[in-house]
Amino acid sequence: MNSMSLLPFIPERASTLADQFEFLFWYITITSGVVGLGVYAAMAYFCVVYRRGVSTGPTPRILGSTRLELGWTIIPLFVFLTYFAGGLMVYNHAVHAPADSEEVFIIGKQWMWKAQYPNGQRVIIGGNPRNMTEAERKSIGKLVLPVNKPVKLTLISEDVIHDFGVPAFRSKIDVLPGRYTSVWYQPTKLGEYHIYCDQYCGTWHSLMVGKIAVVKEEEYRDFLQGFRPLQGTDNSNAVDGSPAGSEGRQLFMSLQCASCHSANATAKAPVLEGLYGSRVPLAGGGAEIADDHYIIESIRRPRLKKVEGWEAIMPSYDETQVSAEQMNSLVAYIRSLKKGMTMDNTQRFPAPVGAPTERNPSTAPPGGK
Ligand code: HEC
Ligand SMILES: [Cu+2]
Repeated sequence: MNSMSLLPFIPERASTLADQFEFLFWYITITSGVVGLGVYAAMAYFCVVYRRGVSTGPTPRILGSTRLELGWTIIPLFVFLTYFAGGLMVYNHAVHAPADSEEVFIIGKQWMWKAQYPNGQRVIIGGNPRNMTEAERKSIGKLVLPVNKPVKLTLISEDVIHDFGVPAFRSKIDVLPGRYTSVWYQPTKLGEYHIYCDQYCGTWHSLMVGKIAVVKEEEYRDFLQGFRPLQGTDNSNAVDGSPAGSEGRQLFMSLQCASCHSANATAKAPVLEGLYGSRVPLAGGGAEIADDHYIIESIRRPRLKKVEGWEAIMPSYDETQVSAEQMNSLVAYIRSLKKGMTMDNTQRFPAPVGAPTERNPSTAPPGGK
């Protein structure tokens, strides 16, 4: 392996964006390079030819030429407007994720990336294994993505500003505390690509690095199911930690959400079944479609938009009470709630082990943590 392949001058191109980006990059570099060179060449030429003391005589008086001035203003203007048009096209491609994108959540934390797939599969990228919990250490691995399929990443930070940069995809996005950002890719080539934290974020910033493994779609599905561990990726933690299935549900109980949002007739709050994607009438007029953003906002700042017909008794939950990671699980759980799925209060106080119960065992609370 030579040094060029370790630190290539131009990184590999491995996404649809990379091809567009590269074209624009070279177009701008070459046109502005040619113009710049022309200016310097003319300067050097004039310096020599019209140097002092040669038989050029005194400089004649020359007045301006409107034609010339208009020419060298308008022609470059159109040249530079092509940069604008190209930039707009690439930007437009980069910010609009196709509707059928796969989804992954990424949480930046000093100094690791935590990736969470909607079905609960998790991967820890980068970081110092010595400062990790046992569960985190077990999930160290690569961010696995399918080839030729769009993938949308939703990112947030638990502490300072980070930046999720993937040179081979020609993509980088700031990862901010308290605000979700998103980015999407369509990888075009199988292989492994570097992830960097592109924003200096403290002592071990250099540990926030890792790999994206772009694999065939079947392998990606297997990875999500946790069937066949990919080389170097211990994904044995899949399925049991599904945010929708268990973690979100547990949080919903431990944070006492269920004491208000329960299925009992005495409920003090709206039942959240079927909420996701529905139209919620708001107090004071208007309505809103309940998407991820709405649900997160309802939990972080419940006073902001109050559901019509209910008292404003819901406490707000900030990052110290519900971390970004827990929020993903809660939202996934609320998303998954269909009619008849809300637990009633008896489920918060399960009968002792072995006690007779007429409940269907599949609706019983998960046995311990
Ligand atoms: C003290 C009772 C109470 C607790 C505890 C509570 N909520 Fe609420 N919640 C309400 C009420 C009342 C509303 C409707 C009024 C409003 O929008 O503020 C509401 C609204 C919501 C909404 C919007 C519902 C809709 O129909 O648009 C969501 C989502 C939600 N809560 C989630 C949660 C989660 C998650 C928790 C636990 C972390 C929680 N709530 C804890 C009382 C509560
Ligand atoms: Cu960082």
